Amino acid sequence: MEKTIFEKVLDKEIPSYKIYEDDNVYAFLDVFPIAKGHTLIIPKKHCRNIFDCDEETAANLGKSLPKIANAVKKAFNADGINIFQNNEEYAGQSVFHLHFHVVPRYKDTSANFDNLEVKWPPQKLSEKDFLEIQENITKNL
Ligand code: DGP
Repeated sequence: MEKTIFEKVLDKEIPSYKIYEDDNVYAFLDVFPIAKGHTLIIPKKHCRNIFDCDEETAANLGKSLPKIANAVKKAFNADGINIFQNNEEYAGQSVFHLHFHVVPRYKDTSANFDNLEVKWPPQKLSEKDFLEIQENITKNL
C-alpha cells in the first residue's frame, strides 16, 4: 500500500514544521491552516482513522492533546480551541493516517485568519427516539 502524506512526513520524505515529538506522537503545522496556529497531531504507529486505532495509540494521542492545545492557545493568545478529528471521506477525512486538528479560535478573526465556520443545528427527538438510539449504540460497544 502506498504511504499516506503523513507517513511520508514521519519518515521525513516530506518536510514539516515540527511542533512536538515523543516516542509515540508527532505534532506539526497544518500547511492548509484554517486559523493561525492550526496544528495536527498524529500517532507514529499507522492507523487509518479512529476505527482501527488501538487503545494504547489513542491514549498516547490523548495524553499529548492538552500540551499541544495549551501551547497553541498561549502562542497567539487564542480565545478558544476546537479539536477536530475526521474519519472517512464522508466525514471530511482527506489524509488516511489518523490525526487530530488543534484549531485556535480568535474573536479578532481578521488578525489571525480564523476562517472556521461551525454549524451545529440541534434536532428535536422524542423520549422513544433517545431510548432507541441509546440501545443501538450501547449494544455495539
Ligand atoms: P483531514 O481533512 O481531516 O484529513 O485533514 C487533513 C489536513 O492535512 C488538511 O487540513 C490539510 C493537511 N495537509 C495536507 N497535506 C499536507 C502536507 O503535506 N503537510 C501538512 N503539514 N499538512 C497537510
